Amino acid sequence: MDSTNETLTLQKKLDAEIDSFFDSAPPLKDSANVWKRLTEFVLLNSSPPGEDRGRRIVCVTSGGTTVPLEQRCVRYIDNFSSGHRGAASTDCFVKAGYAVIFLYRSGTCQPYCSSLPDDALLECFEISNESKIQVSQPYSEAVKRAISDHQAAVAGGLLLKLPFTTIFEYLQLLKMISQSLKDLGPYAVFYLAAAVSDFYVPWNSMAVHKIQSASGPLDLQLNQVPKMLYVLRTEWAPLAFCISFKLETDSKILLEKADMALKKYKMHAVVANELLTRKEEVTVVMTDEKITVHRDKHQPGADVETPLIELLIDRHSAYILHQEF
Ligand code: 9Z3
Repeated sequence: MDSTNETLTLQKKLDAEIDSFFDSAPPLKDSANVWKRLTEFVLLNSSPPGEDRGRRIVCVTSGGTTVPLEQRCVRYIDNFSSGHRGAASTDCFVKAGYAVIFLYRSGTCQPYCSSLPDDALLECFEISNESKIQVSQPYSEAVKRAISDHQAAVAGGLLLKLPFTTIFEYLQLLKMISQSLKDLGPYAVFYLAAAVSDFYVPWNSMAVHKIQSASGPLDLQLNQVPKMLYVLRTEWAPLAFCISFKLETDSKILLEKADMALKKYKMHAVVANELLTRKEEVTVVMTDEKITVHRDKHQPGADVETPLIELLIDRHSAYILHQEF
């Protein structure tokens, strides 16, 4: 078989796997309402009549996907991610003038909350002598800033938040988002920071009820999740600027794996990070350059997302120019 035929055969196999994934997935709850919110958000950020261009829109994915083991799910396999990267990156994109579709795992970190403690409700508030709820003094500035920045982003139509839990919900929502952004061409960005399961149990071969331990050891057969990054890049959003992430625990293979992902999935950039140092530094791997960005250790509260998003926005601007001329 020559290489063109081989590519076609692989493409057909991938298409069949993807069809089977979506056909067997449980239908997305409330999908008509999600589609309505998405199209309204995109319209709001599109160019008003007479003006040249609307806002750039970025889909930021954040948090890990679950793989249910039972349809009435008691147990599931999870992917590690606190959602900090996605939430902090959302703050930076909005600050830079992008509208953000924040596709996040329920219960993970939220935009504008990075300077608040984990149990913000209990830590940041107290009951006054007059039995009123008030913000405790040490958190007053941080809470005020978080609420006002969040309100400004939502009221200004710059932030749309869509939650997911399972791999089925995540991929159905990602596909829907890419469809809603198709008219934006190179003005759309995908920033895929979510930690996505590589394996799953197809819905139609999944136990309906809680798996019983009395039946002895559990034998699990997991299917491979089809490589949606490739389809997103080549079919769902062929003109969008696509950034994926590569997470490894072994620094020796990290850059090589990121390079492979860049080529295999035709990404515009792959952000390589190591589990233990992911909050200190990341390396952005692109076709002709690799750039490492660091958190500024001398600046209290500084994060690695600020220089990372600055660099990516610069490369996105260059990409738009290149597409237009
Ligand atoms: C990442 O690598 C993210 O940077 C982290 C962020 C999940 C490490 P936190 O949410 O951590 O701030 O706690 N995301 C992508 C991980 C992933 O699943 N990548 C796949 C891979 O490495 C490709 S899609 O194969």
